[in-house]
Amino acid sequence: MSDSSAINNKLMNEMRKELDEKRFIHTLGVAYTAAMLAEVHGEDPEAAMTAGLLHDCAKGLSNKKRIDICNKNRIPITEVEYRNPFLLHAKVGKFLAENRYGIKDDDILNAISSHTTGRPDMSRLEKIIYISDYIEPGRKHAADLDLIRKQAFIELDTALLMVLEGTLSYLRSAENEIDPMTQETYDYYKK
Ligand code: DGI
Ligand code: FE
Ligand code: FE
Repeated sequence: MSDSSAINNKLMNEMRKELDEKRFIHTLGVAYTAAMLAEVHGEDPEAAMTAGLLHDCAKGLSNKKRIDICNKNRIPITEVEYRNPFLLHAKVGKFLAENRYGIKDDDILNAISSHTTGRPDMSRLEKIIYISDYIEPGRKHAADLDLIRKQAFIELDTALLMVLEGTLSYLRSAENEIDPMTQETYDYYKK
């Protein structure tokens, strides 16, 4: 077994313990979807697996715990994040990936921190994780999922825009506050 697949094996077992069952199954869906997309689009599938396995590693923590971790480690919290602290699971996930799970690869760490809002000028791996989170087989409710799934295996940027459009229209219809980063990401890729 290669080093990275041994690491992924270990991370999978850690996530099984850390996350509730539903979240763990979603995590596996993201990890395998990301590995397939990486294979198709010329990225390292093991790195995609690692990012997929860890992307929601801070999802099992309370909001208070996430805010505490940010404060103790000088991770800045924006006003939108104070009002919607679940958004912090991405930044805190990156912190835990680095400091608890020993991940050193910046591309993997960035893919974890950008997986909820995206960000302008994402790397290919970041796009793969952002898209995989939306299209993994356990997701059922978003509009046009079949189309977006096909597109993701053809070309990433169009698929990314479809996911951003779906996310923004869901946030508007649910009257959820839109993080300026989500809007910025959409504007960047719409151009
Ligand atoms: O952690 P997951 O549920 O697997 O997925 P995620 O990290 O993408 O979080 C999903 C939720 O995050 C989804 O309901 C959309 C929401 N989200 C994404 N961007 C924003 C947002 N929620 C708010 N309030 N504002 C945003 O800009
Ligand atoms: Fe998430
Ligand atoms: Fe997720």
